[in-house]
Amino acid sequence: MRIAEARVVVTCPDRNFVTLKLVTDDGLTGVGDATLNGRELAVAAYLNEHVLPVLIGRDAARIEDTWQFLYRGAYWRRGPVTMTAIAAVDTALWDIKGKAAGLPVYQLLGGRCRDGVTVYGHANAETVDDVLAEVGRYVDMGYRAVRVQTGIPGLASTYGVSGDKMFYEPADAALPSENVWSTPAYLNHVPTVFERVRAEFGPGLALLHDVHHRLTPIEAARLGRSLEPYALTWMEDPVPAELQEGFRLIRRHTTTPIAVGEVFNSIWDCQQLISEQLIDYVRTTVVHAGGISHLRRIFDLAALYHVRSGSHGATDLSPVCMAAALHVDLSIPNFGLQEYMRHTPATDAVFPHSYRFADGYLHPGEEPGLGVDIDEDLAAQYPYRPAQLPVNRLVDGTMHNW
Ligand code: CS2
Ligand code: MG
Repeated sequence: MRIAEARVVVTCPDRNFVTLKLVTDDGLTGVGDATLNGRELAVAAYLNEHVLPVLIGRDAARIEDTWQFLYRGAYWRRGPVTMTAIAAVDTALWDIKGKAAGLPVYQLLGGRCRDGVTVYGHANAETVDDVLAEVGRYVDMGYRAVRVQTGIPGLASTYGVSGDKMFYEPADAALPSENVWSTPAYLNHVPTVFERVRAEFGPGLALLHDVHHRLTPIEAARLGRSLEPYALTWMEDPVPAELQEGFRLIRRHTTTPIAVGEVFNSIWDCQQLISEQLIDYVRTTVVHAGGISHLRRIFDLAALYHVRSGSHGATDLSPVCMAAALHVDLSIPNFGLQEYMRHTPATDAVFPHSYRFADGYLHPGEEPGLGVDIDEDLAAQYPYRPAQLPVNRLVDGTMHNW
């Protein structure tokens, strides 16, 4: 079973997606998500120029050898572009292997460890009253876990609060738009929101919050401690995570669980965070952390240290990534939560898939492979549209973290 064709499809049904499609000499196809929000064309070029030429003629069954060839063979190892490209190849090869075996990929990964994949949705609004209404809407939809993001009095905008309440697309302009941030205003306001949410919805609803890389460790420690009465499932990305040991300081001050990792692209980005138990959930994904093969390695390391998975699943990760994530989520022993930001109807039409939401869970379906594909004819109707993520400055103009 040799790889006979390989092509990269860039499409923009409401937002840009990059998809790798492989075709074997016996007609099997596989897809892999290669979307990197704001840097889509970099990954498309990496694939087209440096990966596809070496794939043609390779044995499609040799997933791990191909992964090692693309990782070690690049010489310039790791990084979001390289690892997203490798991820797309790995995912597409697992799709093909499942189809060749006539089995859904989760069966090849050891079978199901649970009946369904518990997901969380995104409640967000400017005011606390509107936040409460949004949380109620997600509870009414059947979600068992809800991420809460709120506007900050005095700030024109903040991460995670958008006009569209189902689909969140932060890459809102061809050139980075500029947001303004105030940590003091944020730290003063967020605990008051969770006090209201917890009082309204009681102790049973899993609540999460994304800090989105904006604090220092001691500020994160303060936030974590102020949120302890509201028993969050996790506080996400409290600080930028290049300095993994910096999380020791947060850990010394608060028991609020920490989730980190959506921007990580290899096990080395989180090896210390996991082995020192500095985090409680690792948020690495199929699309950005080297595919199904490497993600399994990260989650297996995490399992040794009581760390659970909590994979990123925003709108800018395509349905191909979501489908693959569910096969991993279903099959690992230390699953925690799966983020599930929905895609628009136009995106779902371009990426027909078998996963379904029911009663707070996602189920990948029983189709051989990943249970997702790309409609290339429909995809061709949505040309790429330049879009970049915003940047963030402090009130005094200092560049900060978006
Ligand atoms: C966020 C993402 O979903 C999340 O946890 O951090 O929405 C993130 O901002 C986007 O994926 C960036 O493209
Ligand atoms: Mg996040």
